[in-house]
Amino acid sequence: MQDTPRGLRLHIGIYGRRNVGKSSLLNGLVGQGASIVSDTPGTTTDPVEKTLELDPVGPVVFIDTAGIDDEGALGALRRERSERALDRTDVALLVTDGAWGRDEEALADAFTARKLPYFVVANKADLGADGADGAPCGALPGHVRETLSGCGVVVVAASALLGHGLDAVRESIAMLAPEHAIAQPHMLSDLVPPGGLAVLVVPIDLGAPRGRLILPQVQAIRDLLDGDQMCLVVKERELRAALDRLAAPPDLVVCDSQVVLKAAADTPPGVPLTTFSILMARLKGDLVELARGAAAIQRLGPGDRVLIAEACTHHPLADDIGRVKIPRWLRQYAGGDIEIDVAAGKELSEDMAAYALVVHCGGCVINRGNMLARLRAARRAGVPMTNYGLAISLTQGVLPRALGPFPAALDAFRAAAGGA
Ligand SMILES: Nc1nc2c(ncn2[C@@H]2O[C@H](COP(=O)(O)OP(=O)(O)OP(=O)(O)O)[C@@H](O)[C@H]2O)c(=O)[nH]1
Ligand code: SF4
Ligand SMILES: [Mg+2]
Repeated sequence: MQDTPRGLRLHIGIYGRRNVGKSSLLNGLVGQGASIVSDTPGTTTDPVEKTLELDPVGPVVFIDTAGIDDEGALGALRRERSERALDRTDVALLVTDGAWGRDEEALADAFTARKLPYFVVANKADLGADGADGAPCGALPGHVRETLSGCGVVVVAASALLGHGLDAVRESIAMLAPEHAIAQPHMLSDLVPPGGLAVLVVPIDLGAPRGRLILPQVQAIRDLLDGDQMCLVVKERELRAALDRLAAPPDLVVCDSQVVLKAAADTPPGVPLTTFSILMARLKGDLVELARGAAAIQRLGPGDRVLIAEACTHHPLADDIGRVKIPRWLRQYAGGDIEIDVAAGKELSEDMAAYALVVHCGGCVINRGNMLARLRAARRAGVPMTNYGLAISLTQGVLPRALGPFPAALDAFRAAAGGA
């Protein structure tokens, strides 16, 4: 990923007064001495840029800036450069050492005026108890925290010195990263040679919107056209006839998860086949981890608890996939009653440890960073996570085939399933 062009990287600006630990924070996140640190205020004079691969976001550029309170004529020049760095910033970190005054207010106002997503890092949280309530010096005063949270601004406590809170900083970056600023991998054009042909199998049933295709289907067509490839779009009923009419087999067949059994039966074994859901999981999340998580379905037994997680609160349909179909397939597969809860909405509760498995929706309303943050939350709770499409393919017995085009994910699934 080191060859990702700078323009495609998420730019993260680190702002704050002198000596609050901006450069230390950058070094902690980067894991190396990218920026010079000292207890002399004004150590960083010009913005320092560092490119790296930041888990869970992807390729990024960090911009470490000079203290916003820099004094004198030279200070004004440095301040101006720091302010110009705002033009390149996609997500801003406002670092404080626990104090909140005019400089912090000015920065927050500048971010808001530019509609720049930002969060506050209350650094130096290690400096020990400060007074009777035992609050660390690095913590912000209560009324400031309340005002910030009232405006929806996240505050993360950290100690750059001890390396504490850095995961929370990474996750907040991922949560706030605008979709357009994250380098997007291909959806499927890397799976088809130039000039090659993909067949897309799109069921037109009662669940299909009237008069149009859904976003993943449109995205797939566009990605193939961008890749100078061809595509043929058919319903599942016509798939076999369409394949019979071709002079040579296609390079890939992609189907909706709900018709994967029929599509797999109608597609000759030598032709790679996958589902839209698996393509979206690769684009949006971590396909390898979701494939590993799918193996946990094989271990489900009566009495286990499964959490169905949906990223939005849509109105459930009569035969809703998350509330009706997947629970039915999981229960059939496990051969007994499984307790199933549904969590719908923007937040995924940290309280997942009681579940044997989380089955997540495609997450069409959240960005990649948010999806990766959810995966990390499940990992922290020690609970495997998979998604709807992988779960459907597994319960239909065709997951290894559908993962065929993705050897790393298939290996991860097989390794995890081997331990089942
Ligand atoms: N106790 C404690 N000290 C810290 C922490 N982070 C940074 N420091 C110290 O604070 C001092 C300033 O750190 P820097 O990272 O240079 O701060 P800066 O904001 O980049 O400063 P300028 O470049 O001068 O604006 C150094 O002595 C650091 O070791 C922390 O989390 N806890
Ligand atoms: S896939 Fe999209 S529409 Fe479906 S539950 Fe998830 S966020 Fe909502
Ligand atoms: Mg510095």
